[in-house]
Order: sequence, then C-alpha cells, then structure tokens
Amino acid sequence: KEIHIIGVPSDYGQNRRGVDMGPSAIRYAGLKEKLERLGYRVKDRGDVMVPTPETRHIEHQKLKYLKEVLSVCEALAEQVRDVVTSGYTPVILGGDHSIAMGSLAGMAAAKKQFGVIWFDAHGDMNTHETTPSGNIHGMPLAASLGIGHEALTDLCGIRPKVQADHVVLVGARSIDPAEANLIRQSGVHVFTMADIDRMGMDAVMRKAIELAATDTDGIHLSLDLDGLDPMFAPGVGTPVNGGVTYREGHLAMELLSASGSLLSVDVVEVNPILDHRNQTGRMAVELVESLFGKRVL
Ligand code: DIR
Ligand code: MN
Ligand code: MN
Ligand code: MN
Repeated sequence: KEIHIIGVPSDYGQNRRGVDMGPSAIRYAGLKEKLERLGYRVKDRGDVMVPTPETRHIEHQKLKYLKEVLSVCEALAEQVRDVVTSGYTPVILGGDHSIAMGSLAGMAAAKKQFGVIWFDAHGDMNTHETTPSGNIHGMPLAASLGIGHEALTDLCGIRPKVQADHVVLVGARSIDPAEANLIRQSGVHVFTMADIDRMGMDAVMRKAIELAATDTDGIHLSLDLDGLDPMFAPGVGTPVNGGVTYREGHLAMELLSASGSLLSVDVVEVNPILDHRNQTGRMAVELVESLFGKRVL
C-alpha cells in the first residue's frame, strides 16, 4: 500500500490569506511519518505550482480568480490521475476547497465510477448565479456535478465528474438560501448536523458509505476541516458553531477506513494564520491517521 501526498497551496477560492500555508501546516504536524508508522510507503510529490495572489487581480466578481483556480485545478487533476492510475492513494493537501474540483477531475479521469463523501459545514453547491460571496470555494461540489458556469463544470473536458446519486454531504449546517434549492434539485444525499444529532454518527456514516460505495469503484473523501466544531478546528476561514465533535470525527474516519472503500482524500481549509499553535493542522493529521487505520489496540 502506497500513499502519495500532493500539496496545493492555493487560497484563490476565498478571501482570507493563509490557507495557502495549509500544506506546510499539515506536513509540519507529521503527516508523512505518522502514515509510515501505520505501515504505508509514503511519497511526498511536493506542491502543485501556484502563483502568488499579490501578482494577480480579480476579473469576475462572481467567480473570483477564475483563471487561477482553473489552472491550479488542471495541474492537480493531472497529478491525481497519475497517482490513481498507478494504483496508489492520493492524499491531497489544500488550500481552500476550490481545489477539490481538481481532485475530482483527476478521479473522474482515472476511474469509471466513484462516490464522494463531502464532509463540510457548508454545501459548496453555489454557482456564479447563487453565490453571495463570489468565492469559488463555495462552488466545487456543484461544479463537479455539472451545475454552474461551464468554465468550472467543463474542467478537464469531463462533465459531470460524479453522479449526484453517489454523493453524500455530512455535517452540513450553513447553506445559503438559493444554494439550498440547488441541493434539493440535484439529488445529492445530505446528512445535516441535526441528522447526526438524531441518528448518531455511526448510523449516519454507515448509510453515507453505503450510498457512496454502491455501484462505484470506491469513495473519495473531501474533508473540509470546518466540518468539525471550531472548538477542535479553529484554524479555518469560515467557522460555524455546532459542528462535529472530536470523537464523532474520528468515528467517521474509522468507519470509512473499515469499509475498505477509500480511494482518495483531500484535506482542505486549514489556515495556520487563524489557528492556535497548529491545532487544526494537528487535528487534520489525527483524522487522516484514523482514516488510514490507526486504532487503539
Ligand atoms: C459560502 C461559504 N456558502 C459561500 N462557503 C464555504 O461563500 O459560498 N465553503 N465556506 O466551505
Ligand atoms: Mn468546503
Ligand atoms: Mn466549509
Ligand atoms: Mn448508481
């Protein structure tokens, strides 16, 4: 079993600097060594090339830094396709969540069918028409389903990247009004925080895994650290109270690990400038350890 780490130091999808340092923060928390301790061969492929924002300017107010986001995602997609077709597991370090469009494009190029578990406080189902912010990190799931501006939906010439029926949102608690309509119309499956309260994380994740794994070759996990409660992951650009607890987060990762269905993962939105002594970077690494099989006994 071999894991390939890919860093994507991009903050073009939202408006707080610092998330471009996410890959460094996660590496600094010991990602490679800890995965090796679990018995994996781990190769770090370094970072995808990302230009400095200070050298760029915003062209579209409803699709901020569109060109930069697209070029970063294209470069990432190529890396992910290469890793997956070689039979290895990519661990993709963001960067903001816009990079997931590149991850999913690479997966779509490498696999016939895959499911997605989108762990997030948000829906990431906005388009240029529904977005209140113009930030592309609020759009990657819609774009990957083929919804929104064609510059995003047609990334890498594959549309859609994933079928709505194979996509499951977990942890949702902050959805924009017009985004809610798109979520309902799309046919994606959603487990909100209220569902987690009522059913428990165990039942929610078992169902989510079943939905994402049925009729697919496996599951891509898109792990937005703001899905966790800000108490455990304060270093994110858009924290929302009432999130997944420390133990629920680990349980979710342990169940996904035990399913044997994991194909790939992205770990996004870690912003060390907003963090307390890299707490969120360390949390990210702990969750990845559980995802790759770390157990008490
Ligand atoms: C908001 C925030 N829905 C937007 N989205 C975030 O800008 O579209 N996604 N933070 O992770
Ligand atoms: Mn997100
Ligand atoms: Mn989010
Ligand atoms: Mn199906």
